[in-house]
Amino acid sequence: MLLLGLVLPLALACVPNTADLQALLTTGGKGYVLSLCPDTVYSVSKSLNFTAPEQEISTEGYPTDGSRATLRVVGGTCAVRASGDGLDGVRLRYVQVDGNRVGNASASGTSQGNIEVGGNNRGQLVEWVRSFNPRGWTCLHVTEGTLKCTETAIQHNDIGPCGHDTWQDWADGISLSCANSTVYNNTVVDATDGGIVIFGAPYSIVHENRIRAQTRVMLGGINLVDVLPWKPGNYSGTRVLSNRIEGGYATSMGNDTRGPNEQRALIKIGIGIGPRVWWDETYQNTSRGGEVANNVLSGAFTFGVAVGGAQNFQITNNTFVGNETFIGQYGPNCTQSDKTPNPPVALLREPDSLTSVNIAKRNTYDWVDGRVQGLTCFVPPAASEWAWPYGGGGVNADPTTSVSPTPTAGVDKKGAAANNAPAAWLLAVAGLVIVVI
Ligand SMILES: *[C@@H]1O[C@H](CO)[C@@H](O)[C@H](O)[C@H]1NC(C)=O
Ligand SMILES: *[C@@H]1O[C@H](CO)[C@@H](O)[C@H](O)[C@H]1NC(C)=O
Ligand SMILES: *[C@@H]1O[C@H](CO)[C@@H](O)[C@H](O)[C@H]1NC(C)=O
Ligand SMILES: *[C@@H]1O[C@H](CO)[C@@H](O)[C@H](O)[C@H]1NC(C)=O
Ligand SMILES: *[C@@H]1O[C@H](CO)[C@@H](O)[C@H](O)[C@H]1NC(C)=O
Ligand SMILES: *[C@@H]1O[C@H](CO)[C@@H](O)[C@H](O)[C@H]1NC(C)=O
Ligand SMILES: *[C@@H]1O[C@H](CO)[C@@H](O)[C@H](O)[C@H]1NC(C)=O
Ligand SMILES: *[C@@H]1O[C@H](CO)[C@@H](O)[C@H](O)[C@H]1NC(C)=O
Ligand SMILES: *[C@@H]1O[C@H](CO)[C@@H](O)[C@H](O)[C@H]1NC(C)=O
Ligand SMILES: CC(=O)N[C@H]1CO[C@H](CO)[C@@H](O)[C@@H]1O
Repeated sequence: MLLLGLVLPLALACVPNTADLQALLTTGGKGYVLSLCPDTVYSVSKSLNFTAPEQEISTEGYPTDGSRATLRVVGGTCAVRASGDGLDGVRLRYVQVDGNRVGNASASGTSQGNIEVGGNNRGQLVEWVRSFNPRGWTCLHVTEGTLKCTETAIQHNDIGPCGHDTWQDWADGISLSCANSTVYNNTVVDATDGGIVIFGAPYSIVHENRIRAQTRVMLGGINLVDVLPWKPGNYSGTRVLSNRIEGGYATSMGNDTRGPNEQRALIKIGIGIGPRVWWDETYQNTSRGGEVANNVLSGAFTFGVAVGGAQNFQITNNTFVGNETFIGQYGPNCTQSDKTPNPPVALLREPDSLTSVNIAKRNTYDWVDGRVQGLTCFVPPAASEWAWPYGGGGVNADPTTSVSPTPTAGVDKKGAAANNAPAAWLLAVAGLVIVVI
């Protein structure tokens, strides 16, 4: 055992960006560690595939900042794939994955995320990874395989931006479809579809993540709206607990309480539960069986929490902190049929589509009973409108609770993405709990 301890560090000498990374993984076999060099960019023209159980791809020395090695997509859409068979326990850690989508606004429709993990495997790990600018539909996809995926851990990652907020150029932050999984302590900034999208993923827990719309419009913060692939809308045992979700804040001064936002950044639906929230009511399916509790929302939303087409959900103790507004106008796609959704409110539910949904008592905001139907059709106010609240460490935010936020989108001269302290802005609104749902 002592000998092994002495030999291992030699085996971990980092590989230069001229090496054939795929060949190293393939010949390395079970447990092989592909150790990338710090401050180095590796061009990926075909997805780099894990090939055996317990393999690891990481940066030498496990840095957590901008010196993490960067895997940059230069062909196809996916940088790293661990969704094939026979890949239990593989690990992607301490690297950056640059989808290199900048300037390519219309890469949507492709089926691959920046990172594809999951599949028919158990116990995979993705941690301390920065994933941004995917060419495909998500920054990180945890697939279900043939519904045999189990126990993936997704933690301490720094995700975004993902996609653009123009029509169907959207991309998710984290797309979770693996059962019994944990999504913990991730930061998602400027995903443009859903920040964290949960596709059923029964018995998974999504907790203590931070999601923020900083410079882009996000359709959803956390989504529990998909009924596939875990039929029928199976969210049994899925728990969404203690996450922080922040819509946009004013970027310059308006009046005493509200100001403009130069990017119109907001989250249309803070937390969406049930398919009607996303699609129209002719889609008669339900999400069933989950729990959504102790989440904290702040900033600009069109709807804070919206529930439509849900059964056996526990929705308790979700709170608003700091300042918040519920803003947006009907867009052209809200009025395509004779029915239109309810206008913006903090809490919206469609009672006749709910069965056994325990929605706990609240104080300042009441649940509004109204039509929940394709709420992404709303459009944000004009950038110049005094509609955004102050907060999040920005202009006119509470100085005693604020820490200046650092954008996560920066890319430094070497091309490696700049790292920063994403947790800082979360502290900005701590302490001012004003609403209990
Ligand atoms: C990884 O697997 C995919 C799917 O089988 C394949 O298209 C791709 O070429 C593989 N990557 C490499 C580097 O061989
Ligand atoms: C955008 O896409 C085109 C065509 O696929 C490609 O040639 C170009 O390199 C891409 N640009 C960037 C910045 O990724
Ligand atoms: C998830 O965990 C439960 C309880 O440990 C187990 O019964 C179930 O088979 C697991 N699900 C999958 C898809 O492995
Ligand atoms: C959560 O992730 C951040 C990086 O985004 C890290 O700085 C922090 O230490 C992590 N917290 C815990 C409890 O691991
Ligand atoms: C939901 O999925 C879990 C895990 O596969 C399974 O045990 C359970 O029976 C499913 N529930 C329904 C209602 O199908
Ligand atoms: C309600 O949620 C807040 C914020 O996550 C948490 O601090 C508090 O402990 C929760 N209360 C209960 C009774 O769980
Ligand atoms: C409305 O939908 C059409 C496609 O049906 C799309 O092209 C257009 O951008 C949408 N408008 C808005 C404001 O989302
Ligand atoms: C600030 O401007 C907004 C938008 O015009 C308005 O709704 C709000 O009442 C104003 N607040 C104050 C304090 O004047
Ligand atoms: C909330 O807005 C007020 C101005 O209306 C501002 O003074 C205060 O600092 C804001 N709160 C936070 C937590 O930023
Ligand atoms: C996945 C699923 O169950 N989809 C159904 C949703 O509801 C519509 C309308 O009833 C059906 O056509 C779909 O099959």
